[in-house]
Amino acid sequence: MQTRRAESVAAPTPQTSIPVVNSYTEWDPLEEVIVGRADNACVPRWHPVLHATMPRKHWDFFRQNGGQLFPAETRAAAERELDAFCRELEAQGVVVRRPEPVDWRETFSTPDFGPEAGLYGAMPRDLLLVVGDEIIEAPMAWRSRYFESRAYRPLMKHYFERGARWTMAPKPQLGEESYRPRADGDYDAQAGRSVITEFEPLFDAADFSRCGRDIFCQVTQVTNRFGIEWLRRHLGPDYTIHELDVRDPHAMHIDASFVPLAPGRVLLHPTRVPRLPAMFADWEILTPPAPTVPAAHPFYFSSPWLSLNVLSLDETRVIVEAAETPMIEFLRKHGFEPIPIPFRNFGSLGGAFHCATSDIRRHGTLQSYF
Ligand code: DAV
Repeated sequence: MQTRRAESVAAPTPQTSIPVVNSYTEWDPLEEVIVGRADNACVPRWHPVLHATMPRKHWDFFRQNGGQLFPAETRAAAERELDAFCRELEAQGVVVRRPEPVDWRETFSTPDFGPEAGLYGAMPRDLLLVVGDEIIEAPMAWRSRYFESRAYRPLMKHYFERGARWTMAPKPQLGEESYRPRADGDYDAQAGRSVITEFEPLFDAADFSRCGRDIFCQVTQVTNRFGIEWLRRHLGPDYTIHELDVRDPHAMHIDASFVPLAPGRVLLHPTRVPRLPAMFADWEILTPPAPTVPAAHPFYFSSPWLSLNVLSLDETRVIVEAAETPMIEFLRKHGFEPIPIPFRNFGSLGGAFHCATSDIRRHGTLQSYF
């Protein structure tokens, strides 16, 4: 069965009493979601941002294959997993929408850089930050992602026509001033050695995690303080953005380190977050088991901790990697209902269920959980 593709933008939205775009947390009951695509996924060209974030053992892969499509078997296997994931979401009652197919190999230049090729439409979480009824397109730090929003244009127009707010953060320039290449390769965003500078606002949406009125984020190799401040001022007094102390020198995206699952319950990477703010004193901290993915499995973009990159359908049901048996047992032991889906081939593109999606509508209202 083919999952819904571009033409599905015309599909009717079920009648609900809440706006078509409505999402304040990572756990309210999920009603509609965008799921990425793996076709045409392109290997990014070598650049200092990759040096700062990508696992060393894959540097040669990027150097040799930059600007070309990912191997056909990688893309096909990821597509098959995405299709099964979409079918499961639909079986669970969630409306699934997909971005457009784009030829990411097409090169482009701007007055500030180029020529450059694209990346993929696989990870809507990286690009689209949904806060309430607003979809914010992030000012991403990778040049290869400069035009990633093209894959989502029909969807953005679709949601706008139905009442959503649609915002693009200030488009960055991404010229030489935005990067600080280090000759010694010693990057560590938390220690002030990020590959990106404070020249202009930069962030990926996946560096933010939503818990109602409180939103948590980290400074990373793709998110700077200027970007965090832009979002803080943009969202205004209804929200408080908290910068977490995350110890991950190659940090890029918070959703394999700090993963709130329900009011008062957060899954936390065992070593990356040495302390949470005092406001978490009443929260249950869930420390997950280590991932079991074999070292030989090519996660080109990430650590093995994609096992934490789960997607909550509500406060109980959690979509989780089918091969991560200890994680499944762990969730069950803590009263969750894990829904196992095989997704490791997709993982080669740098994310799992949280990265591969962007919540469009969760049934809930703006609340404080602290
Ligand atoms: O552990 O490498 C992965 C986040 C996915 N975007 C990690 C973070």
